[in-house]
Amino acid sequence: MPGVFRFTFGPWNIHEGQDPFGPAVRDRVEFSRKLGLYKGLGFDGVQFHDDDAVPEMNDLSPAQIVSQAKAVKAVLDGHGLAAEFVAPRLWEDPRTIDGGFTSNDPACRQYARERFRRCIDIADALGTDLIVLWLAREGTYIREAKDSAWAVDQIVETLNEMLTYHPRIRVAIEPKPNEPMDHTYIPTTGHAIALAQRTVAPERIGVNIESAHAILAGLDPSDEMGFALSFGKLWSVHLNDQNGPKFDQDKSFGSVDLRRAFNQVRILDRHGYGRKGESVGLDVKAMRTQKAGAATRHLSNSRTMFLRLLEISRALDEAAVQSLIAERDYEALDLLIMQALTGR
Ligand code: 3MF
Ligand code: MG
Repeated sequence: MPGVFRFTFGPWNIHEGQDPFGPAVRDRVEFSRKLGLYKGLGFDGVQFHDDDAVPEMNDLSPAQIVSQAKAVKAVLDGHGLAAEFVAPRLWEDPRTIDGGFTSNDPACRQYARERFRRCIDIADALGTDLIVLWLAREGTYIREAKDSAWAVDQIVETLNEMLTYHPRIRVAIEPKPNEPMDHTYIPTTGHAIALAQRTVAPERIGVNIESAHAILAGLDPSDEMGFALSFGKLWSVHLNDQNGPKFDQDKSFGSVDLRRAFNQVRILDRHGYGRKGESVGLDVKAMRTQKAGAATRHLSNSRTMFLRLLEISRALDEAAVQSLIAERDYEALDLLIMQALTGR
């Protein structure tokens, strides 16, 4: 069964262009105005950080948080948009400087778990059962700072607490090997899926695979996706592109390596991705050079490339592909793919 593709992105993907070496270069676009841009760009769903939905949530009571999130849900409904997931933003607060769940300070660990619970409440109010967990600072700058076995136990315990807190919530871990940390504890899809097996509800832990994060780990994103698909655990994707192992670039999908992008689209399509309600998320950044008016093109361009590569994959002569595979003539298969990608 072929895939069914609905596209989503998060409000952080419309960005003012600041980087570690320079300030914003574009005006801030208000969240409410961003919501008005989704449909026109070809997107049907919104990915949230908890505080995208409820700003300043640390200053609010649990009841106030839920009531603000419900108001956001009404606005989404008005735009015909759905919330795909909510992710706890655990990397900005002073209490998460040394990580959240794996901080060496018990008070900080408690803050992180509390924040996670509020994030789950927000997801509930926005009408989604999916939490994405990017374990941003759960790692170290120097190996001696934390015990890595203990750290993994802390993450398992936290997940258990959250799975018990809400009986239906599903958590898609977004693995990333580095940045902002030197090394993180759940760097790849395999780590995330292994971790799931140690929790009280393994069937409610899956993954969100980001192309760039797999590339940073020296892995092929489509094979990472295949691994997760084989386990029934690919619940979201963050498609983008990345020019080699350096800082996380979040380039437009397909803009560095079309063939690598093609293989991601192909594995998703061949395994019916989207038929259980999964979305195609694009975690892409506009180049800092872009003027304000053109700073959403990276989103529509990424979607356009996804759909173009889908068309190419579906138009391949599958009988020819299968016979080349049977003959083990991979040189001919290589050429067939390159010709398809170059319009021949
Ligand atoms: C970091 C990321 C993040 C996550 C997002 C949702 C800002 O490399 O990819 O994007 O995707 O926080 O968990
Ligand atoms: Mg991401």
